[in-house]
Amino acid sequence: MVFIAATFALLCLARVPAVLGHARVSSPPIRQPGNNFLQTCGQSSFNSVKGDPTGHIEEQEPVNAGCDLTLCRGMPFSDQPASNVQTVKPSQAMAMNIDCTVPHGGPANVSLVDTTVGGNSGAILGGFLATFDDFCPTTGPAPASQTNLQYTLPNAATIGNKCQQAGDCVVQLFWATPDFSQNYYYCVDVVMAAAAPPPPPATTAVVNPPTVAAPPATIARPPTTAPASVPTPAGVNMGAPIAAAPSAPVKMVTSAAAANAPAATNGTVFNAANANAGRRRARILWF
Ligand SMILES: *[C@@H]1O[C@H](CO)[C@@H](O)[C@H](O)[C@H]1NC(C)=O
Ligand SMILES: *[C@@H]1O[C@H](CO)[C@@H](O)[C@H](O)[C@H]1NC(C)=O
Ligand SMILES: [Cu+2]
Repeated sequence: MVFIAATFALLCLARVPAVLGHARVSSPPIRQPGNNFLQTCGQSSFNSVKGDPTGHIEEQEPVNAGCDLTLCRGMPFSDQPASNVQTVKPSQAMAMNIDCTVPHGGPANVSLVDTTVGGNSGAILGGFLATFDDFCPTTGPAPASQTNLQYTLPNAATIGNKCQQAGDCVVQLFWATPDFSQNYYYCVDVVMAAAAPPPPPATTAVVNPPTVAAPPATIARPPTTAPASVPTPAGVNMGAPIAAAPSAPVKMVTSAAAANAPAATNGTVFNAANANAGRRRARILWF
């Protein structure tokens, strides 16, 4: 077994000198070893990951107590550069590019993992996003479905309010090779993008017109007498683009509102304050 492993390592060196590995995730960036990892897991683990960035967790033994190898090989988020965190959305299609530098075969799968719960290996959110029976197969080239691994993140209902904080969630590629009993964990840090911004006020034109369109028919007649019934249309009128309503009646509503308001109160200043309050209220409703 040692001999075989050594042979693989040599093969690996001959083919891709810069990479000592088995399955190398070339993109997006995966968790890297850093000083906090060194403190938590110990020198031997640290050296192992440094020596083989794509290696299996068994070669990282022994470790300090509290080092969870089954959660990103023990590498904490605190060591990761912020630029490595992928900002994503629920149901987003994603890809992982993989070089099968040393084929082993065996099952592998991809999942979104909440690292804040679930003990030493986190908790999978939803189901597996991709599964393979024979990953980086020992015979033949790795299929495109593995070297350019496509998957779709769980939907919003599944993710809920999790993964809002960078470091909480990772996309994990988990691969086990039955022949050598080697377990590989690769983690891509992901954070959910902020909720979509509120729609622009323009969309309210679609909502309001029914209310605006109705009054003009009744108001069209009494405009000359500065009706007392205007306050309601005035409130409605403020938020709604006036252009949407029939041209002639709208002008009357506008002027009637302006003319009527000072009469009902007693000054334009007071009225302006009222109008602003109305706009503020309307804005709150839209957002
Ligand atoms: C996921 O991958 C692991 C590691 O190879 C394997 O033990 C497990 O059976 C896989 N599960 C599924 C559902 O693919
Ligand atoms: C105008 O209205 C304000 C607010 O209701 C009131 O405080 C003020 O006394 C009024 N002024 C006049 C001249 O009516
Ligand atoms: Cu290997």
